Amino acid sequence: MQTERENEGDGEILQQYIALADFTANGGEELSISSGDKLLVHAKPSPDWWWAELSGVIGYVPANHLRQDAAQESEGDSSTEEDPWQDEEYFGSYGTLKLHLEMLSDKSRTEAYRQVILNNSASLRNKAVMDLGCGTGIISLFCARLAQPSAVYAVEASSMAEYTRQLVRQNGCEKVITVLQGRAEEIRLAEKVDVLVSEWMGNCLLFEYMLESVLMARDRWLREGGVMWPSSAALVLVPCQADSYYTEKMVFWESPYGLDFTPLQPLAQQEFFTKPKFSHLIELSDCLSAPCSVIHLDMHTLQVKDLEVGTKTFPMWR
Ligand code: J7C
Repeated sequence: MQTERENEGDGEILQQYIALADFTANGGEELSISSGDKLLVHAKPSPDWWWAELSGVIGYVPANHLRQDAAQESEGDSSTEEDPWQDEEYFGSYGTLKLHLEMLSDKSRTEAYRQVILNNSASLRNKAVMDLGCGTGIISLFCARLAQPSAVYAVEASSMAEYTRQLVRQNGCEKVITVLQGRAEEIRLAEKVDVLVSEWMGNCLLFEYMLESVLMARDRWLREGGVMWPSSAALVLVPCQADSYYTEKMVFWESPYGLDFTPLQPLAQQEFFTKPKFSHLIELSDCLSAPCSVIHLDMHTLQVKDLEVGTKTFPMWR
């Protein structure tokens, strides 16, 4: 991989990475970072935690919060090492069932794709479709079962593709669906497609950064006038509180089994604020401002360079 800087003394090779997401340090040895920060990675002592430098401060950061600086990548020799987030850790995590189970169990997500395919089955007739990042192949199977496309190219980089092939056969769709195991950036098709469908949306819409692969596939493989599903995407944010959830976490340490555990409350508080809360349902009364649409993407025209989001301010209600 590329050399960002070499320390004259020991010849240490530093690589430049960009933070994909915020991380709050938990303890003296960790380093807080914000999405978009540029860091120099000094060492990768484990696959999960790297020793990195930000503005002269050094500490451990989670490797899965970093991606290689693309500008740096294109500058020099990129052949020697692979991006660990993109390849090993990222595609590795999609080689097991955990995330696929989570996605398939998300009924509103899966049903939305099924409904779109059903509602547009007439226009899919004799059309070529690419399902990018097909996972277990659910969207490809919907296309083959609910419409009559001429071909469905189901592209999946993780090892799940081997099972997807079996699922396609098991459901009698092998004449229509071709499973291609590989990254969207590497695959070759015999034809351009009429429809590019993908379920690429991550946490806060952009996390995982799969969108870039989708745009690349669109520009390379979607024929002129072809259709993108989804055709648009938006991220709406609203500042909120989680008072009752927070109180519940703190109260636990007041007197478990009749004993005074309050010295643990500061630690509980620190831990509470260290990690984002996933899947916590908020009430309307928890909102502290009106929702604000911070990103709105037109998938037919979007360019990677449009993805810079400026600063947003939320006038608070209280
Ligand atoms: N090429 C092929 N498959 C990909 C790519 C890519 N560039 N990027 C992600 N995937 C697959 C990944 O292995 C997983 O099965 C799915 O797409 C990610 C879906 N993630 C999501 N948040 N919806």
